[in-house]
Amino acid sequence: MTPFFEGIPPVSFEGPDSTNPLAYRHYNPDEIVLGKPMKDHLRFSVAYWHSFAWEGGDPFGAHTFERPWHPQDSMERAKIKADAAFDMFDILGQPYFCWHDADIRPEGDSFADSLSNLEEIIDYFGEKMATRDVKLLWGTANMFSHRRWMGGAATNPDPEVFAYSAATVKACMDATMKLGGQNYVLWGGREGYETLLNTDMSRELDHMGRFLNMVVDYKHKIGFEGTILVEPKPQEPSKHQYDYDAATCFGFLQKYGLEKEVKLNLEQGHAILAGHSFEHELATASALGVLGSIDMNRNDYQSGWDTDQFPNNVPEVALAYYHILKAGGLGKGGTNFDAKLRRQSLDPVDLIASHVGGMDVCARGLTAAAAMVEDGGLKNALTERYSGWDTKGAQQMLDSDFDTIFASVLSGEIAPQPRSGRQERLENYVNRFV
Ligand code: XUL
Ligand code: CO
Repeated sequence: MTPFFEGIPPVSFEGPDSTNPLAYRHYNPDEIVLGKPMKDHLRFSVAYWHSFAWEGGDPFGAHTFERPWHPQDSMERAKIKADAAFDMFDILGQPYFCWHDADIRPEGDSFADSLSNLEEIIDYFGEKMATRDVKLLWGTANMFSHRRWMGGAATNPDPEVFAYSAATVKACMDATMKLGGQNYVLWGGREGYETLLNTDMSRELDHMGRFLNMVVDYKHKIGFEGTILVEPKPQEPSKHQYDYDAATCFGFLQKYGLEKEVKLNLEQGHAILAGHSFEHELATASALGVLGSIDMNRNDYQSGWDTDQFPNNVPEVALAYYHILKAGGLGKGGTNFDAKLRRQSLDPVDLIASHVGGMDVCARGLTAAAAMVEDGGLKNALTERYSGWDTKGAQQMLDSDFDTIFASVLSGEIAPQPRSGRQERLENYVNRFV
C-alpha cells in the first residue's frame, strides 16, 4: 500500500444496520439476486479520469487537489498514480475500472513518444492486474482535451487530425485488447459543432461514419472480442453534438451500416441533459437492440450542466435497473461511475466514501428493481393494457392493409372504448418497493 490511502482498510459488507461510514450496507457482492450474484448484475467500474486524473479545477479556478502524482507530466508520476489507483481498487473490491489514454500516461512530444508512454503504463497495469481480480471494463481515447482536437477528431475539417485520431484509436484499441478489456468506448466530445457558418455537417457525418466503420474493421482484424460502444451526449463541450441521444445514435449507426456492430454506453446525466429520463434512454436502446453499458452518474438538477456526481437517488436508480433487468441485463457492459468528487472534497477518504455510497445506492436500486420483477406488478399491468393485441383479429389487422381496416371500421364492428392509463396507481405501486 502506498502512503496515499494508508490506514484505510478494505471495505466489506456489514448489512443495513451498520453505522460504519466505510462499510457496504447494501452492496453484498455474492448475494443472489434473480439467480445471479449481485456483483454480476452491477459490474461496478471506477473511472480513472475523475478519480485520479482530474485535479479539481473548474471554469473559475485551477486545481484544488494536490495529489502526490500532480503535475501529471512524467512516467514516474504516472506510476505513482497507478499505485494509488490499484490501492483504491483493493480497498473497494469493485470488479472493473476504465481509462482514457490521457488519464494514464503523460502526453509525449510526438505521437511516437505518447505511444511509448502508453505502452509502458499498460505493461505496468498488466503486472498489477495479474495479481488481482480487477479487470478492464473499457478503454477509450481522449480526443477532446488537447488543442489539436478543438475542431473535432473524426469530424475535424483537417484530414491530418482525422489521421491522428485514427492512429490514436488504433493504439487505444490495442491497449484495451492487451488488458483483456470487455468493451471499447467512443465518446465524441468534440464531434459536433459550434456554428453552421463554418461547418459542413453532411461531410462531417460521413467522415464520422467512415471512422466508426474503420474502428469495427480493426476490431475484427485483431480479433478483439469486446463490444464497441458509442456514448450519446447532447451538448457540452460542443454546442451541438452529433451523438445527441440514443435515438439519434441509432439513426447514425443505421445510416452507416453499423447497427449490428456497435452498441451504446448510456450515461444518466447525459440523458437528463437531452431532456430525457435515464429509463427513457435505456428503454430506447433496449427496444432498438443496442443497450451496451452505463455510466451511472447524475447531474445537479438545478444547475443544468454535466456535474458528474455520484448517484444518490434510489428511486431513480431503481427504475433504471428495472429497465436493465427487463432488457436481460448489461451483458459485457457494466455500471461505470463516471463521477467526480466535489472540488472541496480533498481527503483521500472522500474518494473511498463516494464510491461506497454510489455502490450502495445502486445495490438498493437493483434489489428494488428485482423485487418489482419478481412481484410482476408492472409486467402484469402492461400485459393487461395491451391485451387487446393478443386477439386474432388484432394480429390479422397488422397483416392487412388500410382498405381492409377501413371497411371494418366503417361497418361499425370497431368502437374504441377509452380506458384509464392508471399512471398514479402504478407510481404508488413503484413506491412500495423503493
Ligand atoms: C463526458 C463523458 C466521458 C465519457 C468517456 O461527459 O461522459 O467521460 O464517458 O469519454
Ligand atoms: Co460518460
